[in-house]
Amino acid sequence: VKPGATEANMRIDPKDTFFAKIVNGTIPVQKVYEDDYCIAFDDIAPVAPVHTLVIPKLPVGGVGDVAHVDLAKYKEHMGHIMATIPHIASLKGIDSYRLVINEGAHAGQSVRWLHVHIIGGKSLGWPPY
Ligand code: DGP
Repeated sequence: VKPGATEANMRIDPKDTFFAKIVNGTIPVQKVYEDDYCIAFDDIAPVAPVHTLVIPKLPVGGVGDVAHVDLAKYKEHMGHIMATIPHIASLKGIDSYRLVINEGAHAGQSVRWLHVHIIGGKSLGWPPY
């Protein structure tokens, strides 16, 4: 089991997660990219030469929380993130990559603030488990 991917961690309010502190600026992080909707930074435990996380500036625990968020804001943020990922990947020097969103402890989610993994910089295997 991946460290932190626990049911207890999935019950944490997104606003109490480490990623909330990155968004509100109380914990500094080396940013790959930032705009009004999202922040991108490199994963502390990279699984590939490029492993960058993109997090929305909207408190949402994961894709499973869609019913509990302002839907218009959620769509705006997530649509923007998907439209911005090619640029973020280009900042990391890659144009071929895999996007991963882990939803829930069994999928390996460890931080209950929605984040998109950009993984690349090498040939990736399939299936991804
Ligand atoms: P997930 O396991 O899908 O919830 O992704 C959480 C990722 O966050 C995991 O790959 C490791 C990364 N991570 C955890 N703590 C930190 C940290 O303090 N700094 C950075 N840069 N990444 C972190």
